[in-house]
Amino acid sequence: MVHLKEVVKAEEGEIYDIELEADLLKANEELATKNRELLNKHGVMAIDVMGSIGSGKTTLIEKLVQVLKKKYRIAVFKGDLTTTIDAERIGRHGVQVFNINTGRECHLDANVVARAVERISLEDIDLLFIENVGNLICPAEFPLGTEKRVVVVSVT
Ligand SMILES: Nc1nc2c(ncn2[C@@H]2O[C@H](COP(=O)(O)OP(=O)(O)O)[C@@H](O)[C@H]2O)c(=O)[nH]1
Ligand SMILES: [Mg+2]
Repeated sequence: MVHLKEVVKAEEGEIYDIELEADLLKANEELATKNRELLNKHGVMAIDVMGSIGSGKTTLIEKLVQVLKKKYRIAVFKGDLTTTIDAERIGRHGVQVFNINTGRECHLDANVVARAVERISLEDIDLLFIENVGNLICPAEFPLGTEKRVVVVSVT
């Protein structure tokens, strides 16, 4: 038996932060363009790896790092709310890893990525993997300035 009584749907204008969101997304896109230009200038191929918690993002990066580190100089950014567990997993494969703790934010944004990019020597990197915060929805709205965006999906 179905007990769903009613679906309450937000009407246009009922969500108060629409204008703020538009400004925020625009500001992020401008910063993402700057990141992309900087990475392109140094010949760094950056890949934003997105997907739900547990979908296999870290595992995929670990496997790719194992195969590709012989040929390319790799750095990894790992976006995480509070921990460094994934960063440590990836770091065991002998590539440089920068953990980005987002605190309460459910996604990385172009600004925090720009701050991490400042910490790497771009001349010494060919490939940059960015593991986004485990979340299938929020990261989609915040391009980081990467060349590619990959979504990892786990299905039954
Ligand atoms: N069977 C199977 N397990 C996987 C695969 N990829 C990842 N896992 C497992 O799924 C769990 C979550 O993977 P993880 O890479 O940490 O996911 P993340 O949260 O997206 O980074 C771990 O126990 C992995 O060993 C896969 O392709 N096949
Ligand atoms: Mg992970």
